[in-house]
Amino acid sequence: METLSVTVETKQMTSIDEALSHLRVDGFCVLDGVIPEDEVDAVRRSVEETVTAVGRKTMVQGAKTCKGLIAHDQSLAPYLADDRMMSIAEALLGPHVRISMTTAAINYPGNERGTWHADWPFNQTKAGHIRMPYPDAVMHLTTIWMLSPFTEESGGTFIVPGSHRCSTNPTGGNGVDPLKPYPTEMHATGEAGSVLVFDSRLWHAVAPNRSDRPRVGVPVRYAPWWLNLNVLMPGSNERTRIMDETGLGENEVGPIPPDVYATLPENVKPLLRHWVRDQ
Ligand SMILES: O=C(O)CCC(=O)C(=O)O
Repeated sequence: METLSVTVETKQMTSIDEALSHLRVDGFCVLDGVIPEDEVDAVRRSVEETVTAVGRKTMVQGAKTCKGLIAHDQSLAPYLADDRMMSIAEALLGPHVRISMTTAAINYPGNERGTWHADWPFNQTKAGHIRMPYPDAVMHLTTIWMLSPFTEESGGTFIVPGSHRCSTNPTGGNGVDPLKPYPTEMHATGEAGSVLVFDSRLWHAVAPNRSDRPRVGVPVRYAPWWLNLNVLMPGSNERTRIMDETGLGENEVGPIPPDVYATLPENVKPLLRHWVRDQ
């Protein structure tokens, strides 16, 4: 039987079981070589062009994003149902996993440090969040697809290992200054083509890019079938109601038009089918 392998930060090859153990204990792992070396540059160029054309600035100075990336740019689509990625997602979230968000994240040289947060639905500043103290369960996975090398210099995402087991995070006023370095923080690093996988509860932050090239990443989130994603969909009743009732903002993920969906690889379609709407 073929042995599936991943790389943790020490670059040692390890099995899916070891990756899962790393995810459970530390809250993250890095899968190497998910996008082949000779294909990753083309994906990076395409995503950079898309962000230049339709991207927006973020709250972090020097960073730009494109939310709902897959509707604008399908260059990453062939890799999203990678065997190792899906084995990990299904082991942690069960069958019928769905992708909740695809977002380009480019940090240009000189960008500032971002704030500590856990991702949706644990970010307490967003309208549709699970109120803290939240239960100790894996409910959403965040992945960041490294389209350029993630190093300490280029601003590999800051993470706090083990923080996913905490029932709170700095977005909820838990006493941790969201802007200050945390004593046990580290950079998630990897070659272009690697994927950082983490429990969405893990505290993380944008790191300064001190290199002379853009650091190009694509956060892709994987959700269990039962997690209600409608609050992310512009125009949905739930989004309107929850945002009106809380007065808070929320991530927005635009629909995938049917003609774009038709071009996606067959093994990726089930991950994105729930997001197809006429615009
Ligand atoms: O770009 C990064 O390194 C981190 C992005 C991030 O914090 C996020 O998408 O929630």
